[in-house]
Amino acid sequence: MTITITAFERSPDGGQGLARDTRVRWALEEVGQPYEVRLVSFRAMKEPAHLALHPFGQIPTYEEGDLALFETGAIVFHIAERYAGLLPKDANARARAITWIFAALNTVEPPILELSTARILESDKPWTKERLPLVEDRVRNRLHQLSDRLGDADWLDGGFSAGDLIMVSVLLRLRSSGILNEFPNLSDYVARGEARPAYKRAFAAQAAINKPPAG
Ligand code: GTB
Repeated sequence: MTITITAFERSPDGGQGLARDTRVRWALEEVGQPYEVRLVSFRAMKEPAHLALHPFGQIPTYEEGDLALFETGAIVFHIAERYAGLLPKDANARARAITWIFAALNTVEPPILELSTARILESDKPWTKERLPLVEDRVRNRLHQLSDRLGDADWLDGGFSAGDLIMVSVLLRLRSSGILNEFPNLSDYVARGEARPAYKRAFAAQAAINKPPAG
């Protein structure tokens, strides 16, 4: 059955792989499933055809036969459940890997998104200069905890899983802030994720659409 996902017609990040279709592409590459991409403009995202797939008018979405999904976490979880390669077989190890998906999205990502909002959308506000250090420290607190848990392991719980895929994707959004470099084991963890052939294919596929032409 053909899998079709949606992605930005042109991502505002110019091909850095930060838009969330990259997470879905990466998951599909890890499990070896081919997929098609329907590119949507910001305007089309808010029109009825897309809203029928995604009630909040965003990307990515996922279609497979008569199944239509939205929310990256749910999509990656579905891919990991349906195709082998992203979740361990052992029931307890599987439950722990799923826990890391939720931890990445519900506990680690919120302060990181808050930081992006403060740095990008609120940069011109008079109170941002005073607030930014507080927001950065909230991110640091989470990273300290995550760094302590990861220790010198390669991945969060045994072999690479969907939990690592989402966690690495979440941490990647921090790169431009420089904060990730304060935690060498987390920087190395992210680099291990980026070095995976499946990530490289996913990154290259989105970059091919979004990178501004050279010259
Ligand atoms: N919770 C949803 C999920 O995980 O799927 C959030 C989806 C989401 O935020 N989608 C964004 C979107 O469609 C694109 S990924 N935005 C358009 C809109 O809301 O109108 C978020 C994103 C966008 C841009 C960058 N960037 O340029 O660096 C990074 C991440």
